[in-house]
Amino acid sequence: MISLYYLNTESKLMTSTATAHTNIAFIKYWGKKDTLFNLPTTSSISLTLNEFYTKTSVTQSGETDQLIINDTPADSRRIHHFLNILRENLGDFPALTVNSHNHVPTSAGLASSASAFASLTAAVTKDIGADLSLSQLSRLARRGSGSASRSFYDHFAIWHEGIDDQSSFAESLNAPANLPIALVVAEISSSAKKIGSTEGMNRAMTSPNYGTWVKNSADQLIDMKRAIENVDIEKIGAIAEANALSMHALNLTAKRQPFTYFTSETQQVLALVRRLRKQGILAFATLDAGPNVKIITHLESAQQIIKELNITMPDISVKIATSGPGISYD
Ligand code: 2P0
Repeated sequence: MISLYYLNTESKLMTSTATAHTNIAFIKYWGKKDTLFNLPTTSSISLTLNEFYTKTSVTQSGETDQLIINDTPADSRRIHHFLNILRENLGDFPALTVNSHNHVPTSAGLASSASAFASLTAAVTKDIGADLSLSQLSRLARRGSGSASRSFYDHFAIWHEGIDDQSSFAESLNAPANLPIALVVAEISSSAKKIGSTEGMNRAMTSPNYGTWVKNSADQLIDMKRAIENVDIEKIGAIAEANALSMHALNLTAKRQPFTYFTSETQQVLALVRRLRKQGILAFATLDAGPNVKIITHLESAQQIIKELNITMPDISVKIATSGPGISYD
């Protein structure tokens, strides 16, 4: 039986819609201390991006949960598993059709799972009338994909690693609003077989350097918070680059199936970033689970960096993003 709650006055099925922007971690999440609850080994800090987002609608219909991405039916197993976690936490609700529109270029190496699971969590809780705080939404979205916990907030977010399901969630970092920071994304296509984040971090955790990385990450997190408070973009970039490169060093030094996301083009962009720095241009690199390089810079220098990238590597496409908004509802 369909509950009246789901019917509007014209007896059409109700649809609930939410939009979440993706985020880029300046202090990375790269390892789980609990895989069931998706608890990270470290706390992380991210910047929400204005350019890239996912808009997700949910409608109660059909017998089973279904997923449609960009108007094309998709494998719904991961979503079904996640919706069952929401049912366990919030009380049962009927099967949902999930309609997701991704405005995150898949080739850009920006995690669409962050904006996808954040927008889905918000759309579902709106649909069932659950009035949750942002930190409660963040805690639930974490179970779908860790980085999704950070996509509810505008500007900078901090995901506290926590010690259990209740204590692991993100919140706003309350950073100065007038931070003129930009991210230049150098899209490097790769024909290499992709190693997903979950598999990548599982391998990285077998590195003999993993314990050191966790320890250093805690120190870098404190330094990063201070650099953001001080609106010190140079410091933010330097810490983010050190954190990212040491994350990628774990992949290379894994005892089980060592690997790298870097390609020769990745190295070329990293060399360009170092050259720009020598020329006095504020430029620092961060990289995630793929070959693309995201260059952290001052808004003023972004166009110059794009120009240099176009000259040195004319074949790669370049996008620019700045600080973006938190979760929103239609
Ligand atoms: C991050 N990444 O902090 C790190 C840095 C990629 C590199 O969070 O296993 O898709 O679903 O919790 O959130 C991407 O990992 O991983 C990610 P799961 P997720 O942004």
